[in-house]
Amino acid sequence: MRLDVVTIFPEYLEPLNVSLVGKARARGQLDVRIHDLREWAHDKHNTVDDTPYGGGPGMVMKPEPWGEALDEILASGDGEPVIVVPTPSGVPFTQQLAVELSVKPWLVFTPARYEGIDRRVIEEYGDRLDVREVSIGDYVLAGGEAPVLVMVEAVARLLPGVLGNAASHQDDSFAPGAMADLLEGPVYTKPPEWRGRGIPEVLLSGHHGKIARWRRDEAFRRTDRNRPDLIERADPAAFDKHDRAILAALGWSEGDDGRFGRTAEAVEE
Ligand code: JCQ
Repeated sequence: MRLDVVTIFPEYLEPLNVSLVGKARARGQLDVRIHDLREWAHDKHNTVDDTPYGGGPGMVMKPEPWGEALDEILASGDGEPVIVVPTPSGVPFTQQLAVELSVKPWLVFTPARYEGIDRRVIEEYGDRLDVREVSIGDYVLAGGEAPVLVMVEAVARLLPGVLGNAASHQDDSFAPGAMADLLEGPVYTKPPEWRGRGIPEVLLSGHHGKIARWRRDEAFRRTDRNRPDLIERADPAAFDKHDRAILAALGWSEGDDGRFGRTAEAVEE
């Protein structure tokens, strides 16, 4: 996979040289190219921003440097990339979107600073290629570089051979981080006792059926506590008899719409 990043802070992307992504690059599984947007700004001060039309606070990134940068990068490769624009106004970045992007041969990331990029740039390339405005969460950052690091790591670990996973392991629903509709439960390792705290008995039992059931129960407990929206959204067809018993014990019941909701008493708490 080829990844291009166009930024006014190339040094912010240094983490792409280390760990999982750095190793994938060293192995030749990822071709990462970082570009300084100011190389396509031609005035004395390499200006990339200007005041917003209509007034208001902050500055907006000028269209010309982006246009020249993207034209040159697009002409340097075979075929067409997907362009990913990190912005709090974008569609949510999810594991599903990471999987979708991980099968593309070429991604171009355009992290913005200031109040964003002149709208005409997104329109211009959106007319010709697949442009995705993507948000990594409901908060505002000073720039899109940190979101690029987040998205590249989520995508890179899915590439065949990158995590040391066989390709067959990749969409295995048992693989950690599958993120289907439940959160993962707690994990433990040696020593068997630490600061007076032991390991849940069942994990030492060697009873694989009981262990799997316990892990799923813990996943339901955590999802109930931290992400009840995932249970509300889940397809109840995915829930077996025991799942339904756990959900009922946590105060959930199947509604007329066929989805699970909190029972009245549970909502009060
Ligand atoms: C991304 N969640 C937050 C900030 C405008 C392209 O326009 C803008 C980009 C940014 C940087 O991205 C974020 C962000 N996901 O702040 C403002």
